[in-house]
Amino acid sequence: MKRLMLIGREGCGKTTLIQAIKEIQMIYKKTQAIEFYRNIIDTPGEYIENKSYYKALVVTSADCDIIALMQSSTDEESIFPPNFASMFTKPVIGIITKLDCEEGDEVRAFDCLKASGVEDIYSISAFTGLGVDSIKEIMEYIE
Ligand SMILES: Nc1nc2c(ncn2[C@@H]2O[C@H](COP(=O)(O)OP(=O)(O)O)[C@@H](O)[C@H]2O)c(=O)[nH]1
Ligand SMILES: [Mg+2]
Repeated sequence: MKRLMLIGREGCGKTTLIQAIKEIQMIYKKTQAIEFYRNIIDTPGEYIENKSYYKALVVTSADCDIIALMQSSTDEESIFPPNFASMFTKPVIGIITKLDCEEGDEVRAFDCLKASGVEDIYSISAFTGLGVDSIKEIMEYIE
């Protein structure tokens, strides 16, 4: 299985996605530092909120096969600078989270991720399970 690294604002749903992928009970858990699961790397929201951590993200990405930039459908703004994805030398995908939220806006999140430089964008809800299998498939099949 390939290694996936998750990057996104605090509260966008990184840890909950990991729990959904691993089908373990959803318990709220704040990420304090970069956490290594068997094949998923969860990064703290602060790492994308503060430019001085970008280098740490790039260094950490060296151990991964694929990077996911995550944007909640409920977030009104992007936290990613334009073409942020081009910092990485690995394939970068986009994940729109919280598709179950009625107040969310999938198109707005899609546009944010496009502006960050990702091509392939997946929509998920860790709560309903929508799209979670497609993320699992990516982890199995990405070259
Ligand atoms: N409605 C909804 N809420 C979600 C979803 N995924 C995460 N959340 C909620 O969003 C909050 C932050 O999630 P968390 O995974 O801790 O975000 P992280 O900071 O990116 O790791 C928690 O209250 C989660 O229950 C989802 O798919 N749908
Ligand atoms: Mg977290």
